[in-house]
Parts: sequence; C-alpha cells; structure tokens
Amino acid sequence: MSAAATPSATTDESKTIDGFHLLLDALKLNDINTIYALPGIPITDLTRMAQAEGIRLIAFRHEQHAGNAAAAAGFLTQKPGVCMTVSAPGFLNGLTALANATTNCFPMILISGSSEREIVDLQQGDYEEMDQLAIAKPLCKAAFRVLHAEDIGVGIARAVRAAVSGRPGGVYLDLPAKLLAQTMEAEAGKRSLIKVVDPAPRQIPAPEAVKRAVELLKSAKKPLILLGKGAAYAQADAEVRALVEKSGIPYLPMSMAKGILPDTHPQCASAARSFVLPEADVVVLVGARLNWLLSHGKGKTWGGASSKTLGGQQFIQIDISPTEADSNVPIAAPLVGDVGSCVSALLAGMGSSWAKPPAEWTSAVADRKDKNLTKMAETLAKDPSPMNFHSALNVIRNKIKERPDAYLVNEGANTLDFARSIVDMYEPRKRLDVGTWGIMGIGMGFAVAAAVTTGKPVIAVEGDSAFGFSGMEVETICRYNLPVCVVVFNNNGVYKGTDKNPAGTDPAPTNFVKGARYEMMMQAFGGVGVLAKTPAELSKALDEAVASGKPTLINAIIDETAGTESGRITSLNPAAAKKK
Ligand code: ADP
Ligand code: TPW
Repeated sequence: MSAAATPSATTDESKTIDGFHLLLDALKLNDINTIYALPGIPITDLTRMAQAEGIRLIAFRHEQHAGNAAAAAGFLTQKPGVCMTVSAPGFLNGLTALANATTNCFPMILISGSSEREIVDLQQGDYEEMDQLAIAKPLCKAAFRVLHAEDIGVGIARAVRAAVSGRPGGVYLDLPAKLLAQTMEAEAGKRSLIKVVDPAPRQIPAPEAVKRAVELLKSAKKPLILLGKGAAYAQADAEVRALVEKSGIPYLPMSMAKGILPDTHPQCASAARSFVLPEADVVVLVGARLNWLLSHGKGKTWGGASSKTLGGQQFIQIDISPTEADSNVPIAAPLVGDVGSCVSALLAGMGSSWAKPPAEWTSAVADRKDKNLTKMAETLAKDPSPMNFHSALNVIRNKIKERPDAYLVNEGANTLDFARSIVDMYEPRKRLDVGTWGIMGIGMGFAVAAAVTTGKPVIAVEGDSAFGFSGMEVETICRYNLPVCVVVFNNNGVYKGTDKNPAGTDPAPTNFVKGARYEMMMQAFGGVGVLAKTPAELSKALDEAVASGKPTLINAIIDETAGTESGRITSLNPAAAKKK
C-alpha cells in the first residue's frame, strides 16, 4: 500500500501514523535512545517529537560535532550513534564526522533531511538543493534513501546492520522532507518496522587459520602483541587479557587501545616501543591496521634497512575485515573474525602448557622499558616556569591514576603526542582521540558523547588550536550540564606560539592572540572558568571540576616555545617546511 494512497484527510487520524513517528519508533525498536542533532527544516519537528517520545535529544551548535558525538557513542556502546542534520549545508557539515567514523571503523548513522527529489533531480533550484545520497556514498560504508513511509522500517534496519556488522562504519540515510509527513495505516505501519536480530553476528575464524597462527606463534623467539582500537571496540577485554597473560608476550597498545589492560601492566611495552618493533620476530595484530600509524609495517621502525624494506617480522593478523590482510606487508597467518572469537580460538589452540617467550627477550624488553620509565620520571619531576607539556600533563596523569573511570579526550599535536605517552590509562575505551586521520575538531563532540552515554567525568585535554575547531560546543556542555572539564593547553598558536611573519605586520599563520582567556568562554555560558599558570593551580582546578561535575574550562598556560612543529610527525611535512 502506498502512503500517497491513504491521505490522512480521508482516514481516522488516530488510526494513522506519519513518517516522523515511524522513524522514531523504528529507532526505539532497535534500542537507539539518544540522537545527536541540529534542528532546522525539515527535521525541527522530528527533534521535538523525539524528545516527546522519550528519546534523549542532544542539540549541538554545529553538525560536525553532533556527528562526532554520534561516532564516539558508537565506539563506546557498539550501537550505531545517530546524528540528524538538515539538508545540504547541515548535511555537509555532518559529513566530515561520517567520513571520519568510517575511517576509524566507528558505527554511526547520519540521518539527513533532504529536499524534493523531483526538483533536486531536475536541478530546478529547491531550498537547500543537493543530491546528498550521491555525495555521501563514497565517504561511508553504505548509503540508503527511503521514499515511502512503509519502507522506513527497512531503511533503519539496513542502516543498523550496515553500521555495526563486519567492520563497523558510517551509514548515510537520506530522508526527503515529504517522507516525514506521509501517513499510513497505523497497524500496517507498526508491522512494517523491523527489530534487527543479531545485528553484529559473531564471526568465528576457520580452524585451519587458527592452527596456522598457533604454529607460527609457537615458533617465535621474540613475539609481540599489538592491540588496536578494533580490540577496544570489540569489548573482548577478558579474552585479550587472557591472551596476553597466558602467553607471557609483551604487548603494545595503540592510543585508543590503551587501558584494555592497564598501561602499568608488567607486560606493557609502550615505554620500549622503538626497541620492540624492530626486534620482534612474530607480531600478533589484534584489531590494528598496519597503516601510517605503524609505518605500514616496514621500514626503519620495523628494522628494515630503508624506508620501504621489510623488517623480517612475520605477522598474525586478527581482523573482522577479510580484505585487511596483505594491505601493506604479507600476513603469514590471517585470522578473520571478531576479536572475541579469534582470541578465544587462539587461546584454545594454545592449550594448557604454553611455553612463555624466552627470558632473554622479555628481560631485554623490561630493561629497556625501565630505563625509559626512569628517564620519564625525571622529566616529570621537573617544575619549570612557565609550565611545559610534561609538567602540565603530569597533573592529568595523576588525576587519571586517581580516577581511572574518567574519560580522557585528547587532541592537538604536541598535546596529543605527549599525553599519549605520559598519561597512563587503566580501563578499556577510556581514551578517545584524533584516531586514524589525526583529525582536529573531535574534542567537544567526543566529550559530550562520553558524558552522555556514561555519566562519568570527562577530561578533554586540548591544544589551543585543536580546541578552536569545536570550542562553541562549550555552550552545549553547559546547556546539558555535563561533567566535562576542558583543559586548554594554551601556548599561543598552532604547535607553538613563536612564529614570526618575516614579510609584514600580519601575524604568522600559526600565531594566535597572545594570552587569550579561553576560560571566559565557559564562564560566558554559566560554567566554571579557571586560569592555571602552575601545576598546583591546574591540579586544584581539575580536582574541583571532577569532584563537582560542573562544566569547567581550565586555561593552562604552557611555555610558547615548548613542543615541536607537528609534534612527533614533523617528518611528514614536505621538505620545504622541514628546512625552517
Ligand atoms: P589502531 O588505529 O588502533 O591501530 P585501526 O583503526 O587501524 O586501529 O584498526 C582497527 C581494526 O579493527 C580495523 O581493521 C577493523 O576492521 C578491526 N575491527 C573493528 N572491530 C572489530 C572486531 N569486533 N573484531 C575484529 N576486528 C575488528
Ligand atoms: C581538520 C592540521 C594538526 S595538529 C593541529 C593542526 C591544525 C593543531 C596543533 O596545535 P595545537 O597543539 O592544537 O595548539 P599543540 O599541542 O601542538 O600546541 N585541520 C584538521 N585536522 C588537522 N589535523 C589539521 C587541520 C593540524
């Protein structure tokens, strides 16, 4: 039955249901209880109705941050985070987040209103005209459009499955304005909705693949386990811990995998990273890609003679995507399946009398680690004035140690790189950061999502440039009274504050207004703003923020000469920039 065939004027309205409500019912039926949105035509009423229907509606000031919140919620909960935007410009603003979610394998659904199909397709110039489906397609895992009310249930079901099954990612769902106002008979409408059964089915690795992996691991003299954010996402924390502890193999967590096991675990090799990567002979990748963050699995980082040469390691790769293996270097033993199933199968295959790695290897790793940790402790004990990244991050480090349940959101260049190595994490999925793209602008969106989905304290450690990308969302944080403490590492610019323009009076491209009072931005909306010039001031303000749960922004003044251009990835700058 087509919706157009049953205009509400000719039916008893109590027996009809419209597209708005079908959509909300379909989301609720699939346990989606929060929407991150920015209202406007054609979704204003939809956002109101969502609230009326008991869905939590978090309204943002810019769609990118609503989208980032949906993506982070997806990562934290294994349910697709839902973002809703208006047509054309709102949709485009949300698209960066959708693409970033897809790149990072976070499940989210961007639902966008769109203009009249007839007018868009003939390019007759509608209000906010744009062929959104075509634009979204290359940037996400799947893209769908629903034209009839009776297909809304299928549309949501397809979107949910596409977002969370296999390798998770972003899904675009296009809803032309007309659809929302369509009506259909209520009972038929109810029957048209689908509750998705087993949206992310377990994927069990083949027995022969498990056997191959176990044999290879058995032959290793210098094995290493590398945990990526796919392992964090999988919520197979007990299995991963059992693999590490039963095997006795040193492990390295990628930044968002920190805390699956506490960073203080005796087998954690983070402080010996540059030693273990080139030295290891068999590496078990668990939900981690050999992309740029791991130097593509080859070159000097891995002990190769030149930037393109293999280091000689053999790899076991656990990944849910069957096409990930061999994307950079040969994978000797691919294990395709979900982390929980693959790690359980490995554990079973290893049996009960697994020999620990040779002591020569584990003690060499421990020696290197101890040496580096001693050096780090010396650096952290210093108290320079003004503060530098280390002394300020030492305060954050102490706070997370005391409150391991708090979330740490982190972006910037030096602020990111130093925090990753200085701030230990103790619990899984507590660290949210710039991920695979190194994207700036995730800060406030991720912080809102962490607070909304968990109610736990959130500490967002932000470079001053990084903060600027989403800074207006401090109003959102205040409006919903979220327990978020933003710490801006203020060094007067992008990377550093010291650049000079050699050819005029304009500021250099990386300069910001010196001595900016970021804390006043939070005060403007009724939150707490604090200026902190010393570790003691920072520590006091952070204690109060976490204890009170009040929206807080601490403007932490950092030495503008500290840090380096682009942080640890200076070498990725093209040659001309490096000469500076
Ligand atoms: P990192 O940046 O931490 O190294 P990546 O984002 O590069 O991590 O890699 C994550 C990998 O995890 C992706 O290749 C993705 O396919 C995989 N993955 C995501 N979820 C699961 C899961 N449940 N089980 C197995 N692999 C997963
Ligand atoms: C969407 C390029 C990488 S890091 C960074 C920029 C602009 C900011 C560094 O300065 P910040 O940090 O935050 O003050 P710090 O600790 O060094 O002082 N646009 C996007 N993404 C990226 N990655 C950039 C630009 C960039």
